[in-house]
Amino acid sequence: MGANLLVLGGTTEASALARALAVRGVQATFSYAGRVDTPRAQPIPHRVGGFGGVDGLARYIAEHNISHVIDATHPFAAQMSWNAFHACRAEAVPLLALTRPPWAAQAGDTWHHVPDMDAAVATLNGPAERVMLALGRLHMEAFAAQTQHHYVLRLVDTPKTPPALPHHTVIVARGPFTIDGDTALFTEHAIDRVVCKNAGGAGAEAKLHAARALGLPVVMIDRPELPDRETVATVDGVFEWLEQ
Ligand code: 3Y8
Ligand code: NAP
Repeated sequence: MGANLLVLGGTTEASALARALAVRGVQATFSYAGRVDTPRAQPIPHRVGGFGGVDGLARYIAEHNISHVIDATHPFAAQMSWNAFHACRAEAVPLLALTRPPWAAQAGDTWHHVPDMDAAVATLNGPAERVMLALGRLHMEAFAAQTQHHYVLRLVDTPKTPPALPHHTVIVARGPFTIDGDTALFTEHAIDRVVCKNAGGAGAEAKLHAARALGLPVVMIDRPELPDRETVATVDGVFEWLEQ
């Protein structure tokens, strides 16, 4: 195959792909943005940090003789996905997205879909509640517009500076999470409402089962627009595509 893959990672699926590539001895490099202090170790060579926009990624592809790019980033990592789309077109290198289908509400769910983070903040304009923000670190400051709530924040790393939210509790934990763990967390913190992204996948899904079990409403942030690229939902799908 003579392949030399660049895997844009940071998700459960990306890590599963890295394990399969290592087992098969396919030459590949795993790429992290460098968002968290200690990202999960990978069984293939990895790099950390931005490429420097579309041009930086195009240059990386050319200089490292990348034969294929697999965009296995999170559905909300839209900037990375758009950059990969344009850089691969510029370098005429095949691009495949490895992602997971969005979650869909089931019987017993009380979801309120919102299009983006700002709409999620706006929808919290009611009386004071105890709100679980399962959004990570990058967007929690936006909720300072609704200071009446007590926010429970789940973060991968301890924040360097305390969040600018007058009433909050920080939980430092990285997924994948469990249904029992999230049910206990929501009970212990007397959560009234959960705010999350429609990430899809299994690594972040536990909170939906916990919310359903406890009858909690969920503010579900829908996915941003992503480029129209070839997409698979399984690691096997990646190898079928590579064999083409
Ligand atoms: C740096 C690399 C693996 C990947 C595991 C998945 C599952 C656990 C659930 C909640 C939701 C959230 C957040 C989350 C999950 C997996 C996956 C996933 C959500 C790591 C990781 C990196 C990141 C970046 C981080 C963001 C944040 C988002 C926390 C590794 C652990 C909320 C997304 O502090 C920060 O700056 C965190 C930033 C981007 C979203 C945000 O906007 O703040 N992920 N998460 C990647 C890099 O540097 O390139 O250490 O493993 C990966 C995982 N996080 O291999 O096992 O596949 O989604 N990650 C969301 O889904 O809403 C937590 O708390 O319930
Ligand atoms: P983003 O907003 O789409 O990307 C912002 C910039 O970060 C990109 O333009 C790129 O910088 C750099 N970048 C992003 N992902 C990268 C990667 N895998 N390798 C190298 N550089 C990367 O991305 P994000 O939402 O902050 O996500 C960052 C990382 O966390 C991704 O790996 C993603 O898979 C993971 N993650 C994100 C979420 C989420 O909720 N957003 C959830 C779980 C995991 P340059 O332009 O300089 O190249």
